Amino acid sequence: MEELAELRRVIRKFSFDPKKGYSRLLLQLFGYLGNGKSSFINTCKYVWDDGEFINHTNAKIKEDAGDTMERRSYPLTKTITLVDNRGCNTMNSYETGEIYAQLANLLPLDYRVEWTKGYQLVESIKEAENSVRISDFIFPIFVYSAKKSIAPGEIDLYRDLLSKARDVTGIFPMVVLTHKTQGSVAEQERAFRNLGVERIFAFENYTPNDHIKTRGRHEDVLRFLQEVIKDVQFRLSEPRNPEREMLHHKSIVYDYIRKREEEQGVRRQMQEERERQDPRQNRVRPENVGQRRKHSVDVKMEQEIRSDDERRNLEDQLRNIQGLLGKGKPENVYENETWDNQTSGKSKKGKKPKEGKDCSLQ
Ligand SMILES: Nc1nc2c(ncn2[C@@H]2O[C@H](COP(=O)(O)OP(=O)(O)OP(=O)(O)O)[C@@H](O)[C@H]2O)c(=O)[nH]1
Ligand SMILES: [Mg+2]
Repeated sequence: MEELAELRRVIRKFSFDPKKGYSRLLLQLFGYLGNGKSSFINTCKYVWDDGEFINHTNAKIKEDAGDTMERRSYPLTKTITLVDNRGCNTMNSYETGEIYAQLANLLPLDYRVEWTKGYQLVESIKEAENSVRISDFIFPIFVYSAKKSIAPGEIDLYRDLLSKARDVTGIFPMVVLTHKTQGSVAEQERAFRNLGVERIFAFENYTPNDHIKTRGRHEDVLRFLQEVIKDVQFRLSEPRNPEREMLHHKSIVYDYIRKREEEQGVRRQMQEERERQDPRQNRVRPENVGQRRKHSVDVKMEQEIRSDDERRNLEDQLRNIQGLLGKGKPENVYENETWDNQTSGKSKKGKKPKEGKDCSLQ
């Protein structure tokens, strides 16, 4: 117990030297939907406050559900604040753009986060300029459920995400694995170490359904906080300039948005060019999923009609040959099919050929 008390003392005592330009440590939690970000904050608050379990973050009670739509802050000590960022679903460039802006602390705290397109994110960042605090020391923490296995195809995605998170915060993220007792922690640790992560912590979160205090879980949280503090202190041993850092991070996020929009522009141009070269594509806009499905049905129909026409030609040719040779029914022309069907001009499926049918795409 003394050990835990000592950890508490270190965490409570931690504050910034005002000369360094920082006043608050923001632990920025980010990751996919339902991986346990909100529950981890509840866990930290429960351990730190040492009272009743409270679902501060409104973490979903139903297993595997999550739905935080806001970027919310939860003060822990007078210096340390936990930030529950909106979880992302697909990690497409619009979601990641927003995630990077959140991580770089360019968007206001305690506001709803919308995934925006185009240059709207730049507008939101500009609007937030007066409300964000340059004196915040940002510390990124990637939250991942140990229940999930990392597919080989996802490795590059995580590598990109973690290195971008480092670029926009100046710190390589630590990893918090949740659902410690339900997954293969060793496997996940190995995967994240291979991606360059130095510090990985595994937790079984306290949840509304399971919050009987255990010494192990309490200790895990306090040790994690102590490690974060050590890391921050290590970084503070070098001269830093919070204002310059913020500008640098902002320029990286702007750069990301610009590149993303340029790529979107190139894609749009290529699509327009394809449509010019093949006018049929004008009728099938790929962004219209319903039409695209119709397009593939139309193509299939066109192929079927074509093969029916070819079959009919072949049948005509065979009939001509038979007529010339003066023979009766040719053998094995089409397996499992009657000569009557063939001579009556029916297709293999017994359907009449679709004569005069408009094959063009709608
Ligand atoms: N058993 C167990 N359940 C957990 C753990 N962490 C989270 N959960 C459950 O997983 C579900 C999702 O957790 P949340 O904390 O809401 O996930 P989130 O990352 O905040 O999700 P979003 O807000 O959608 O991004 C909830 O039902 C939690 O109770 C854990 O370590 N162990
Ligand atoms: Mg949440």
